[in-house]
Amino acid sequence: MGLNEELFERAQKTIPGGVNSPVRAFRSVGGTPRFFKRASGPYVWDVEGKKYVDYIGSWGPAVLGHAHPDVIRAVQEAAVDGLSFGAPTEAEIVMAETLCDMLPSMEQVRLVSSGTEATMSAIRLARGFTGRSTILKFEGCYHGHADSLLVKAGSGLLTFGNPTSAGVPEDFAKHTRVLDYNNVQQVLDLFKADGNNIACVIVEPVAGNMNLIKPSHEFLQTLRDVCTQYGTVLIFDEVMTGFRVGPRGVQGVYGITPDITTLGKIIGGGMPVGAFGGRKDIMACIAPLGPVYQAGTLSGNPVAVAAGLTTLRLLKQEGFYTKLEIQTQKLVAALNESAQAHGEVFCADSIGGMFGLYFSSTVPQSFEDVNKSDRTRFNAYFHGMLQAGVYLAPSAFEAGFVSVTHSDEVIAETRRASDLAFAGLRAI
Ligand code: HOZ
Repeated sequence: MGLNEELFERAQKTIPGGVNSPVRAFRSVGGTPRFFKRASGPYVWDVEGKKYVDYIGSWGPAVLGHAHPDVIRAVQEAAVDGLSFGAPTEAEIVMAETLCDMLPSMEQVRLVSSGTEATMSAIRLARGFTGRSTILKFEGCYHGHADSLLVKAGSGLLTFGNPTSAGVPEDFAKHTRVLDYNNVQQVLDLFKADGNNIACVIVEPVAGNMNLIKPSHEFLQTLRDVCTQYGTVLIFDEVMTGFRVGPRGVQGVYGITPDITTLGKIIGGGMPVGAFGGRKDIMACIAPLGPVYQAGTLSGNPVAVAAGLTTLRLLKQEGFYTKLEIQTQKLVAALNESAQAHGEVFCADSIGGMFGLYFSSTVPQSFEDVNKSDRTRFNAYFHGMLQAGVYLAPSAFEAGFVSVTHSDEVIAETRRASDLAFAGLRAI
């Protein structure tokens, strides 16, 4: 038995499923999760000393590559001055100023400790601001694990949602409507029927939790238009996409302005941070200014803020996003070529530093499309890549992440691994 297996067996005795976040358990792809010991640049090493090219990047934060020396130094220096005060610091003002400067839609922002906290708080804020209860989300979009978000569509377009997790009371779920991603007509129909009762629309403006799914411009524009018309708060959940698909997130790429944006991942540089912010009149409803309560002992944590600020400073450097985008496109081209060389039904796509790979002939537009892709082949490919030293997300429903340290050599290494993995699929 290898050390990964040993640790997995040991972990399961004291940690449910052996992991602290379900997808890490490899349930979807089968096999034993790798336990990591260290990471540097584009690579991670497991406890058995095996090195992998990493395309998860901690699910997004590692856009500079793992363990960037400047970020590590910032964390060390901040830690020496104290790990947490539970009181205001100047650095958190600098962080707020930086975020508001980088995202023009953000007039004010509050820091929290995770993306889940950010989306949960943003929804409470939207409900407090509008005095309405109903929220709209889209199937396959994941916004963290707050109760009202663990809901998927019921039997019909306008029916109430059903919880997709045990422990979520139907009373909570009934306030959540779920429509298909990229389906403009469904949005128009719902707002026509019930627009005056909808507090907010929350959307991953590029979805990254059902593999990578891009929106049509019309879809995002429709959301903006109906929200403006009905006084509904438009929340862009850019926890994953913020500062990853471009310097101004998806809102910058598509030129559509949300009322509230939620952030996380990159703004913490690998440390636990989240944020929600946007229009000043809406943010004025948050305590202590307004009646919507939200608080947190570790909110604005000085070590996490130091890591985030250093990360944001580095990615503002000239040419950063061009390089990130080009390397990601080169990866996608390499994977597509590899699949073609092996006669595989496969396609890959990207935006900024995020990519998706699909065992289907065309790039999916919705959760339903992703669901139709060949998961058996994905799972076999995943294991082939793992064997050949490439660590992809262990699920066909996750996006992939590239860093600026994924050089041409690293992509060539990935191509060689992919050729081996596709060759291994022939027998299936
Ligand atoms: N929910 C994350 C993927 N979309 C996984 C987080 C983790 O396991 O770290």
